[in-house]
Amino acid sequence: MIKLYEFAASGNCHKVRLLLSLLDIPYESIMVNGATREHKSADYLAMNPLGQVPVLVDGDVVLRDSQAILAYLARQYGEEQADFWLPNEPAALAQVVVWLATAANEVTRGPNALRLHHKWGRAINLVEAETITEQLLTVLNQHLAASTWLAAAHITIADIALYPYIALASEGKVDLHRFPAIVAWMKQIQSLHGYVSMAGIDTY
Ligand SMILES: N[C@@H](CCC(=O)N[C@@H](CS)C(=O)NCC(=O)O)C(=O)O
Repeated sequence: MIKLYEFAASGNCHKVRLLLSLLDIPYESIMVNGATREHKSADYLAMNPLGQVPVLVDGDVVLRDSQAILAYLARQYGEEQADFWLPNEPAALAQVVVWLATAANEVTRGPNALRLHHKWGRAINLVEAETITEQLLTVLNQHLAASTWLAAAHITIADIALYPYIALASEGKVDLHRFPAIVAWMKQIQSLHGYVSMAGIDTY
C-alpha cells in the first residue's frame, strides 16, 4: 500500500491527501514527529535528503516534493484517461507546469510564508511576503474570473497544487473575500466528490 509521510498541519501534505482522496486511492498515513525532528533523522533523510514532508512511497518509488508527487499520482492512478489530471498536449501540459511552478515559488514565498509567520511565529521578510501575496492573489483572481479551472477546461493537478495554501490564507491574516473568483474556485473544489479538508481551511 502507498505510504504518505506527513505533518497534519502542512498544506504541502494536504495537496497529496486531497488528490489521493479524489482518486479514491487507499494509503497509509505516517505522521512524522516534527517535535523530535524525526524528519532530520538518518532513516528519514535516506528517503528525502532535504528532510522535508511530504514523502510518498509506492513500492520501489520513493518521492519527495508535493508537486512531483501529484504528477506521479496523476499519471500512475489518474482515471481511465491517463492525461486528465496532467495533460499530454504540449500547451496544456505547459499551463499545468506554470501553476506547479507558481505553487513552489510565489505560493511558498507569499501566503505560505505569511501563515508560518502569523500562526507559528516564523521570522520572515513580512513586506516581501505581503507584496508577493497581493500580486499572486490579484493574478489568480483575474485568471479565475476568465476560466473555471487553472490550466484546462477541467480540474488538473494545477488546481490541487495551489489550493491548500490559498484556502489556508486566512491563517496568514489574508482576507480572501476581496477576491471573488478565488472564492468561487475554492467553493467548486470543496464540492468535489471525495473532497477532504484540513484544520484551518474555511468552508466557502
Ligand atoms: N517543495 C517541497 C517543500 C516541502 C516543505 O517545505 N515541507 C515543510 C512542511 S510544509 C517541511 O517539511 N518543513 C520542515 C523543514 O524544512 O525542516 C514540497 O512541495 O513538498
